[in-house]
Amino acid sequence: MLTLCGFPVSNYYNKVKLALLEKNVPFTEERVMTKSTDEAVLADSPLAKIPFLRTAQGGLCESQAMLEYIEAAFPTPALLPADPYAAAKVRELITFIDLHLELVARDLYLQAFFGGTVSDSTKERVRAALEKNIVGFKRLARFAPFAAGDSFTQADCAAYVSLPLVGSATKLVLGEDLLMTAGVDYKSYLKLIGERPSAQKVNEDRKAALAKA
Ligand SMILES: N[C@@H](CCC(=O)N[C@@H](CS)C(=O)NCC(=O)O)C(=O)O
Repeated sequence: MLTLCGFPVSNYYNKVKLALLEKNVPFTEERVMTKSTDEAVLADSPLAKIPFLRTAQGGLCESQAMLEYIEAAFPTPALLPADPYAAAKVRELITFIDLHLELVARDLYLQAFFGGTVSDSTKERVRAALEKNIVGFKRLARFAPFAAGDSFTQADCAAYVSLPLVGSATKLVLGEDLLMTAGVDYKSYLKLIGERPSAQKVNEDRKAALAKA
């Protein structure tokens, strides 16, 4: 049995949880917070980031490596197309979401969600990078109706948990939701995905964890 370790408020934790739920993979959850110095955690997640998985063979961190492992170990229902090029296009889109959108917007989270402040130079840098990257993202994303096309894929696991953070962080810190400004109608997409039992479970657990925090 797999154990998903982390905290249900984390977008990357929920990216993996969505994939597990969509694929009906049995798993348990273990609450592990960030910045752990516990050797057992560092053995599985050397940077003490969450999420990470405990498997019968050992630990595994980095959400995309985890999704790839889950896909290979539990092939059906598939969250990647069978065609190698189409599958690569899904992975490409995930890289844009995780690396070129979310990781850039992350520099705003201190102010957006944690009561801190970020400098004007950080705000300018993040705005410039995101404005460029969102234009690139728009060229790849399909929303037809799913992020990568006509079926639910790993890209939806990434998009569903990270696009709202990019939108709300930019709105709160930069005064406008840069995704909306660029014409990415992710809100109707979130509504569509939010109707899935997997997304509803992720949301309920996220809200419950936030209420306790
Ligand atoms: N690239 C990693 C990112 C994971 C990540 O940044 N997780 C955050 C929580 S959402 C974290 O652990 N932050 C604490 C830290 O970076 O020390 C992945 O895809 O799993």
